[in-house]
Amino acid sequence: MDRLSPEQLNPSIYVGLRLSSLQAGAKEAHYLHSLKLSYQQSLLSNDNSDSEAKPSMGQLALYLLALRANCEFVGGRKGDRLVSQLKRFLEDEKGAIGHNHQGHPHTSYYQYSLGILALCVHQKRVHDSVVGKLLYAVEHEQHLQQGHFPVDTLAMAGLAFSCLKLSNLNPNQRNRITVALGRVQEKILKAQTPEGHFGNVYSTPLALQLLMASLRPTVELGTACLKAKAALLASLQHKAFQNPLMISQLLPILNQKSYVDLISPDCEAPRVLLEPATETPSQTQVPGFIHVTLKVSSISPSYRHSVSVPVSSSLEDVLKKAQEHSRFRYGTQASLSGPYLTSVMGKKAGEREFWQLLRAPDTPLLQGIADYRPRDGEAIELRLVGW
Ligand code: B12
Repeated sequence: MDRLSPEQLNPSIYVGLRLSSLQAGAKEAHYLHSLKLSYQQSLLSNDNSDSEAKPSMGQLALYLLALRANCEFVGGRKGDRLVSQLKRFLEDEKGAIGHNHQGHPHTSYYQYSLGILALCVHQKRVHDSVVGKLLYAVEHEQHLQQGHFPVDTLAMAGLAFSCLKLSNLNPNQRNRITVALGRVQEKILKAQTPEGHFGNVYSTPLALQLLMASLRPTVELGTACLKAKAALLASLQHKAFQNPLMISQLLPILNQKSYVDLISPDCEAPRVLLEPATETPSQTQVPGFIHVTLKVSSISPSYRHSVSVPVSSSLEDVLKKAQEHSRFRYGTQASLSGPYLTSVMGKKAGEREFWQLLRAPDTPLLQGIADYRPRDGEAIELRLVGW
């Protein structure tokens, strides 16, 4: 079988499916088998030449969550090596954050939380000092606020804390964990928009996972969650959920589950067989072309060009067209969310920088280049910013 790309071989999809009310029959087992082959091969090989292809800390964590979603505990020599690798990743990140918390993890607090969560659901203890860095970040929130997606990150940190609390793996930090959980919950509730989303539509599934895993449900919490679910259902009707990674974070919620349930997953629970996707008649293709202006001001000389593409083209189609017909250049990297824009006009985003996608003048897009479909007359800006 051809090696599947990260988008195709995505542990988050397996986790989402196993925590949903749906099952994909024999395909599911085949998918897990392919995940195992691919992840174990690249993680356990000593070959460093292809280090670009090695899964990141967060991807290793998601892989361990996928194993647990199949009711497996990591074990044996190979399993122990994976656990040690994840622990080492976390130790390195702890070092990058530093004694006085002045630094940042090389990846993000989101991936740091995923790492702690994955070890926790496998009942593997991490050192108090590793958990302590995440507690500090939540207690002194500016560390998470600097990031662009505080709700997603807070929710993932909260899911890790919920697991630690339930499993009592770090008893010395029990009180601090309880207080931090309360704080996470409060911040997420405060981030609810008038329509009902926590943060934005795409952070709402993780936020709901965390709130539903809450150990002390209150009336206020219940009302907020109901409103958020209604907002999510409305977004579903507007086809906001097309990206498989986003769907994978949403599926558990639709089945009243969260990643914390991976502490003791129910692999016998009945699930309905997923029907193979029938060819949906391609969205009645409206004939014609739209014009989209592409702007880049973060480089000199700045770039501005109008591109004509077929109706319902993606932003990626616009970038391709601009590359074919003007001096525009761009580069991408595959990720679990799809193609991530890494460079524009030869300029690569540096450490803690990224190429932000905006609808001019100043509205950040909520989707990536492969999913976002610009409208006629829109201007899209690519802007190099820090995060
Ligand atoms: C951290 C993060 C970032 C960081 C990533 C840098 C880093 N070193 O970590 C920064 C701030 C740079 C970022 C940027 C963007 N992000 Co972001 N990001 C996240 C977050 C919180 C965690 C991602 C992660 O680590 N996953 C776990 C690891 C194991 O998976 P991974 O695939 O290996 O992770 C990589 C990719 O996720 C990639 N990445 C991050 N964001 C995005 C967004 C898209 C669309 C793609 C294709 C890739 C990508 O960076 C990760 C690290 O290398 C998620 C939250 C979530 N709910 O998933 C949002 C999230 C994925 N991002 C989102 C968005 C919209 C963006 C932007 C498009 C925003 C914009 N207007 O520019 C840009 C990407 C633009 C581009 N250049 O292509 C949305 C995607 C929604 C959707 N419909 O798919 C999410 C869900 C946040 C949200 N609630 O809106 N992001």
